[in-house]
Amino acid sequence: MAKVIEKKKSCIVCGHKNLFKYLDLGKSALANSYLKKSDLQKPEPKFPLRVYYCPNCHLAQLFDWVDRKALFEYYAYLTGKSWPMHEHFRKYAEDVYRQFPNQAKQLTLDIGSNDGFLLKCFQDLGGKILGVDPAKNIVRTANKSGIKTLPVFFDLAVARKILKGYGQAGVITANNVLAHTDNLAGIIAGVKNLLHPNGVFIFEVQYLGDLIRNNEFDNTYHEHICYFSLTPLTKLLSQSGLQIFDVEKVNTQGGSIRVYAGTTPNPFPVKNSVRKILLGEKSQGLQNSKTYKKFGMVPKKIKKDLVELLTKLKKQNKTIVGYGAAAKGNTLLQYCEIGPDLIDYIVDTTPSKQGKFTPGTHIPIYSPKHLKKETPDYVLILAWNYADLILKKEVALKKKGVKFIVPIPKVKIV
Ligand code: DWN
Ligand code: ZN
Repeated sequence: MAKVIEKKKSCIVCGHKNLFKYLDLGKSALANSYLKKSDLQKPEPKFPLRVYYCPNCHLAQLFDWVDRKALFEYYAYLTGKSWPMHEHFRKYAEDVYRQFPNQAKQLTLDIGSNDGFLLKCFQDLGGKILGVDPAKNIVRTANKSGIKTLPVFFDLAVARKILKGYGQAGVITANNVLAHTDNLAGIIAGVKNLLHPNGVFIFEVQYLGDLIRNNEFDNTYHEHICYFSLTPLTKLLSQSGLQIFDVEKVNTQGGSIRVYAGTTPNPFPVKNSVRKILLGEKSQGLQNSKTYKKFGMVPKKIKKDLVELLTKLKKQNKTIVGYGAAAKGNTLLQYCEIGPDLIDYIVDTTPSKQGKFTPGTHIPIYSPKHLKKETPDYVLILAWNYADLILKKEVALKKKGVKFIVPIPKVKIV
């Protein structure tokens, strides 16, 4: 059973002790721990969800760390089952090939490779690839489909083994990984050890600037230890002999950044994009505790608006269902205390989530086909990061008169 292994009293990046708590979402069941019917009567572990800001290096971070093995050795989220990610990762691999043709000829290692979707894109372009991911259930299928993947948490020891067996990597990628690890220093040390001196380390993280700007409080859950802006990332990497030389904004997960780094001495010139984003962070107030204090009030307002709306609709005998059993949706539902009394069911394209129930709130999850069987009056888009795409995809439902509710950045019917 999962447990809190550590209450983090000092900053993960700089060790500063005077951290400032700005977000408290109460206790929450683990966001990707979908329940079987037979689990519903069993006690469900719940853990505090509190986020702190470090005024020294400006990192936002989780206070209560849950055992990573419990979170990631069996994992429900599959990159390949979130169809908008297909285009994203195909383009990602093409961009890397275009920008770094020489590095892409060497080994490409993906840390947290999940089902190997990105690696498959590299492989299709002719790359020599290797994945590392702790989720044993997912790694099994990745290997079966020809994406060589090691079923472990990446760290310095794993990097050394890879170095022996495969040689230096020209490209190392890690997408939605650095926020998830309790061993940031170990991952970065492993990257530094394995990366060719001319190699490139490319990673994507959800961007704190967007999270704050767009009220994305539901992106807070135990999987995410760090909420990154570029400022603490620069410090983190430079501590281990890596230097960021380029950064771009990408629109995944409600707004992310893709960061490019090389080993020092850096073979790549540092682009102006880095300075621009760092300056933007200052002017957005990401280095001021007042910004975080203000953000801490957001969840209460969203909860009030959403619960009022759903309760009103329910009183009018409207049926409401959820769209996308996203991890973030489970923070939203749990914090807002929205259960099967308000939401009849949720549809999701991921087979391993279908037939199960949402953690903490126990709403049944079905395949999207279910929408044809039981057409609702309202659909709450829990995967709001894909709201535009979902609205385009579901025109037939719209034509039938179904209305869609988007909860973030603010509750609205679209
Ligand atoms: O960092 C993380 C990100 C990358 O992925 C993880 N910690 C966990 C996960 O977060 P998430 O579950 O909030 O990610 P998504 O991609 O926003 O989840 C969307 C969910 O909705 C998936 O389960 C797939 C589903 N979906 C669907 O059923 N129909 C998505 C789309 C676009 C659809 O049309
Ligand atoms: Zn710090």
